[in-house]
Amino acid sequence: MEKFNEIYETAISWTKEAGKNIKESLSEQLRVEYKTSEADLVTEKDREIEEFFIRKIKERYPNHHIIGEEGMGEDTSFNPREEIVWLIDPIDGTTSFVHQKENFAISVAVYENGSPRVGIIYDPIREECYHALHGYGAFKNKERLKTVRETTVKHSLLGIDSSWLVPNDQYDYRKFHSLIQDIRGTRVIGSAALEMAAVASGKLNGFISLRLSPWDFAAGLVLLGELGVKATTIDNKPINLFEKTSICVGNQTFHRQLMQEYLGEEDKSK
Ligand code: 2AM
Ligand code: CA
Ligand code: CA
Ligand code: CA
Repeated sequence: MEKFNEIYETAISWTKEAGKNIKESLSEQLRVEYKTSEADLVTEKDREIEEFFIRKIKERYPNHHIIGEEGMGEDTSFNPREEIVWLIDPIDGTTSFVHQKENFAISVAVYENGSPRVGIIYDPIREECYHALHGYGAFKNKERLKTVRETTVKHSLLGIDSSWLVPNDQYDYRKFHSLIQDIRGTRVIGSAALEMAAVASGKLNGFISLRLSPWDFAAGLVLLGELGVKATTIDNKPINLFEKTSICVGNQTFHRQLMQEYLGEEDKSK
């Protein structure tokens, strides 16, 4: 893990530098473009920050590979399970970035042969840096995070967007209705990375999303892996790190009760 210690420190310092850049740009006028629809935004800042990481990584670690949301370093000719790979979301929560100028984060993860090594989620507005080096625990700035508290559904706060309200292609939304009735409350931050960071710090007891990409959840999984959090797909299968997937994370008690009593999904992890 020696090697990753240096990568960890370096990645944190690059992430903070990028965060400072984003924060300072908030007063400027940003050009916003649509990707797949008018609800799918991208700004020049998303691309600039991703390019910043690609430049730094290529210079310092020329053998490493990069998977970023904006595809600035497009290179698909490698097997991510046999390499050191950086998974980067330059701005996770672009809609919040554009509309609210808060509630977004930079998400950076490093995996080696498909195994977690480094996870960083940085909220540059609150100056909160969640970080973990695999095997050494997870931190929020300098504070070491504790193993998450066990909670039942009745006592839980769940991060979930409004997908439970309407029919959708991903999941039978009606399955969520009795859960929403019984749970203490739900919250939407609009950044999957920050929602996973909130599970890490105990501000949420679980988080569900029906369709995420590797750069959305890769760093979060490194953090949560250090804190005893259960992480599966919504149908209770193991998560495939390098594919688009649903995500369901939470403390063991909450996750088990959610799957057994509400979603009717047996454990398919074995
Ligand atoms: P993004 O801001 O980096 O796109 C809530 O919108 C969460 O879902 C965010 O983490 C967002 O990441 C992610 N997401 C993934 N695909 C999305 C899409 N097509 N449109 C909006 N958000 C998307
Ligand atoms: Ca996006
Ligand atoms: Ca994202
Ligand atoms: Ca993004």
